Amino acid sequence: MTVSIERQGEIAVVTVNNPPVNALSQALRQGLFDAAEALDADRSVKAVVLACAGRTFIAGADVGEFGKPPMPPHLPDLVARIERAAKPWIAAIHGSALGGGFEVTLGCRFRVAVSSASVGLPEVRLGIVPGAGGTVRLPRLAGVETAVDMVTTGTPVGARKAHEAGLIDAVIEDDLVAGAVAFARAALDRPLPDALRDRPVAAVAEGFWEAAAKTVAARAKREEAPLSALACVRRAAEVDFETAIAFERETFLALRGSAQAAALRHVFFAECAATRPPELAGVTPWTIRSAAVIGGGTMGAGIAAALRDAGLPVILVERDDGAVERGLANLRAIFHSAAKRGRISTDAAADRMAGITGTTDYAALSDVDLVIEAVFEDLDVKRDVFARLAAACRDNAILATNTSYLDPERIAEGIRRPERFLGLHFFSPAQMMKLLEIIPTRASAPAVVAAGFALARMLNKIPVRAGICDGFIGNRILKVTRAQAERLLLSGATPPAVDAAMRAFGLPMGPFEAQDLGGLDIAAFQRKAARARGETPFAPIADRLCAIERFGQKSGGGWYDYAPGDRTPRLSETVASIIAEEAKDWPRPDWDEDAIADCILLPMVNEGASILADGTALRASDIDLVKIHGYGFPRWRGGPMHYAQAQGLDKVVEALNALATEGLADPPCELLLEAARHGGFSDASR
Ligand code: 3H9
Repeated sequence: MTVSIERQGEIAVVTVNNPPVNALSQALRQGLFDAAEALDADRSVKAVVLACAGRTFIAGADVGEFGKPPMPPHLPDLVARIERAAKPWIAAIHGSALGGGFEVTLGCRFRVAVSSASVGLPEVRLGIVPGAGGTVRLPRLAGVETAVDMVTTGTPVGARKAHEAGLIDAVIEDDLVAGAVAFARAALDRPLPDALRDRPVAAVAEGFWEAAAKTVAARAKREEAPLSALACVRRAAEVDFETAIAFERETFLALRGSAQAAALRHVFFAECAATRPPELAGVTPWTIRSAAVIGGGTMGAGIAAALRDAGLPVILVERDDGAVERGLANLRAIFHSAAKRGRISTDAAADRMAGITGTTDYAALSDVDLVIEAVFEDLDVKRDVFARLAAACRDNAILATNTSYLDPERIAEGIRRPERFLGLHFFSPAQMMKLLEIIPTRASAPAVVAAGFALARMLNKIPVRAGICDGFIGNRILKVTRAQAERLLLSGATPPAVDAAMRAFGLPMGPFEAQDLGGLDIAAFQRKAARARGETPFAPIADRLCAIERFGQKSGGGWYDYAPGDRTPRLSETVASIIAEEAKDWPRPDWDEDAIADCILLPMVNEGASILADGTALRASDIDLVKIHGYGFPRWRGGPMHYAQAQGLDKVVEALNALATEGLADPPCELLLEAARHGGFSDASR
């Protein structure tokens, strides 16, 4: 049953039960509406407690219904119905009261919560604004500044802070429903506060809206919803309640149908699906309560920091005492910087360091649950590490490699109990980047793969399963991005024009700026290895830049020149003359920003389709998550595969064929052609 009513004397307890997260489906809205009618008619009831069964309070509107026509009773009407109920409603919150769930509580006369609960209006993260009065009631409850902050960032607020901000009336330590019933009884003894609709909005200081608009616009970049959310709160402060509600609803409905909202919804469901792959349903993961990292360089230290952030004790292993000290210093720097930025307290930083043991002795690993290797990308070096780990660790310890390009099957060759081995590919800086590629070998036990997914959840990362190939999912597509960027230079575009076009598309950086920042030498090293395997990677200009040691900012020049101590990219005559020499015989079409972006993005989509075809990725949406969480692809574009589908795959095929005719890209692969014929990839966004 979705809504049930129980009586505790003169207090009615309405319990919502709509697993998994009590989303406000049509049936639930109807159930609550009927409950409000029935309880108003029941003279024995003096107040109503609204609580939820399961792991959370109402987590919001049912996002799955957003693609369909809205069905009555509409959520704004339900909130209004609860607000004008003849008896006061008290929301009893555990878990998360989010979006429409929080808006329902704003229709209630009071809100109480357990200390672990949080409340928020995360709609902007779905490309919309609150649509059931959130932007109009919230400033009446907690003031304009809190409302602006909550609706434009979408960040939830924990119960204690929510109490301080006036968002909730009490924090209940023990039994939530019993506490809420007691709160209701006490409230009946006092005059009731006005419903939020009847309260005024406090005035703001002069210049507040202009300053807020600047801050929100800078943070939102190209996302539409945050500024629209700000406009809604401003309206709520400037016009009467009903007019503001109508404005909010109109804004909500317009955004709900937008391309950005469709993309962000796609990402939302892709993220939910990523954490629980159906192929591992019912598999119990191996337990991870302690971890070790081999290698304390940038990557190893970042991984160790991420493990510590999740509360795991960590052993850091290095070759010699000096390297151990350097590794620990790298970790200290990470936590120091986190404390300096206010991400953690100084006490927490000290606690993180206290949980790390540095050593050179593999014997210290005899009892750890998980070891992640992050040493130099050299097959022999890594094999040697795993031979030692296989001997030193328990048989049921998970052994993982963080390799970016080497074949995990070859790294694991010959180790004892290979079912405990898998690839866990982090992205730098590993303590920040959300993506974790999980790469099983043929021998990896399902319970070990499931442990990789469980680890991602512990680390608050997005796991994506990737098959074995050069670069897995993310770096395999990155190679195409870079090759296309070079093709553009050879056919008449300039590095600044290519970078500007990709920034205009929404990437934080263009491909040349990014290479100069990260260094050109790593990719050169990989191309060398690929050539040794008989492959023919395409990088005629990058190869020549590396040959003259133009490795990027670190060597004073790469694709651009840099003045000492200044990271501003400047046009390089050296690079221009190399491009001119290499560009002979290439076609020179007219490039505008859209054409440049297409020349890079559509081949990435084509590579994504090949990746699906050969099983390196299981779902198109996984590819989207990889590019969003590992490479800065704009979330509001939904990832490359969603972007291509939103453009129309037939148009993508046509444009790729045109590029291929000019020798500027490979022709569309079979799976892309097939997806275009069938109107989409098989896991098209809901
Ligand atoms: C809104 O409310 C608009 C209103 O202002 C206006 C209306 C007029 N709908 O994340 P989990 C599914 S906008 C449908 O793994 P957790 C999710 O897909 C909404 N489904 O759990 C997954 O399904 P599956 C504003 C939803 O415990 C399953 O539930 N609200 C919704 O780690 C479990 O999810 C939000 O944006 C939904 N709203 O975290 C809240 N939410 O098992 C979004 C979840 O098939 N939700 N599902 O893969 C969350 O942030 C987290 O789910 C939550 C629980 C923190 C609640």
